[in-house]
Amino acid sequence: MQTQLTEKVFKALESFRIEIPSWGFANTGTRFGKFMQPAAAGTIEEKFSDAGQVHSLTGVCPAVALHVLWDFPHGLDSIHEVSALADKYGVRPGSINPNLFQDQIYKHGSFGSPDAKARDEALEHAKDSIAIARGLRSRDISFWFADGSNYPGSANIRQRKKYFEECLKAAHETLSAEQRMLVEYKPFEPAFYHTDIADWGMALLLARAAGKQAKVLVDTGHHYLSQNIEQIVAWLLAENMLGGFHFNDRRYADDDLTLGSIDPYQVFRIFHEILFFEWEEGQRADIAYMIDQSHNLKGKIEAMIQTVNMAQELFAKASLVDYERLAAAQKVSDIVRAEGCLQDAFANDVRPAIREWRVSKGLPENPQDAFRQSGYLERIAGERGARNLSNAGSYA
Ligand code: RM4
Ligand code: MN
Ligand code: MN
Repeated sequence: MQTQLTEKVFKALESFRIEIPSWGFANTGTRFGKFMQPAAAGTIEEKFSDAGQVHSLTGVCPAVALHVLWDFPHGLDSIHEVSALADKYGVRPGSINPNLFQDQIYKHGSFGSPDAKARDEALEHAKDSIAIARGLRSRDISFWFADGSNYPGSANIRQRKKYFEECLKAAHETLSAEQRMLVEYKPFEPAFYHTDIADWGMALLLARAAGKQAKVLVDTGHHYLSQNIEQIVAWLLAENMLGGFHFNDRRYADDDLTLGSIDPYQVFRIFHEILFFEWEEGQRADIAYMIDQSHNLKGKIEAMIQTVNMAQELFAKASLVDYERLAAAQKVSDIVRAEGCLQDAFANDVRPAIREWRVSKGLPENPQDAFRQSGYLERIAGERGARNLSNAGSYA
């Protein structure tokens, strides 16, 4: 017989899916250098193969986020190949991420650049990305901009805001009815004086200026230290402007550490705000949960499985909050009882219930162990090792 806890956890897990990023399987590094992993994916086929592993072991990662510049070598002409590879490995293309920061022309910005040629090129790329997404039946196009400046006085901040409004609007006009534009914000890096879309308020205003199908994307690593991210989430939900998440954890800045490795309670609080909203409104929030992590030190597939496990755990814990009790306590400002509702839910060990759910789905009880025993890692390290190790990058 199922206990009440198990029942609630099962229900939560049924509704929880999380998208994994193709770039999480490739060799990446810090700006000081790369440490190459023999098993890292070097081609789009290898990325899909690794993503397929994560999905087949966890059962909750059916979609893979793709970066246009890195995963579509022939732009729109790569659609067929990408879609065939997704099919081959049992996953589907997820959100499409334009790349508006790597080309030389973007040295002083993309949508915010004072150079009309750079803005035009950026807009063309944005439109191509939307067309690629449409060709793959991907709903979300996630826009992150590196735009900003390094020195006071060097950029016309208000003029750049206007350029952003114009370009986002023009891109939005090419969305089809079912597509969404997600606008991501980040306080600093690579620009260190001003960033054009530095916080959720700027992203919200720009999304509203762009059009009805634009929403805000919250990357958990893109906040100042100790910022109350769950409050941002609650406000965006209340405004019907929360489109999705890029999940990761951080200690200092945009560290891209494994979700929940530093502060699992914060992720729990974010999930709580979403589930509390759903309970109060009696409807599901339409949010894309995505991972944005790229591991240099941990094994890439292992780290991805660890992240998915942690996301499931924290989501399941958040679903155990007693909302009636919480709402009653909040109403009479019974602070200790209200806070206790969150603490009690967080203190539960949901791992046994998650294992039971996996077994009920025919999935391995422990995806990490199953991965280690599968021999997949040894096989790909053998196949890819020589190429990967001869490719070491350097800082300069
Ligand atoms: C940014 C941001 C974006 C990601 C780029 C590469 O910091 O998180 O989502 O696509 O990095
Ligand atoms: Mn991100
Ligand atoms: Mn980031």
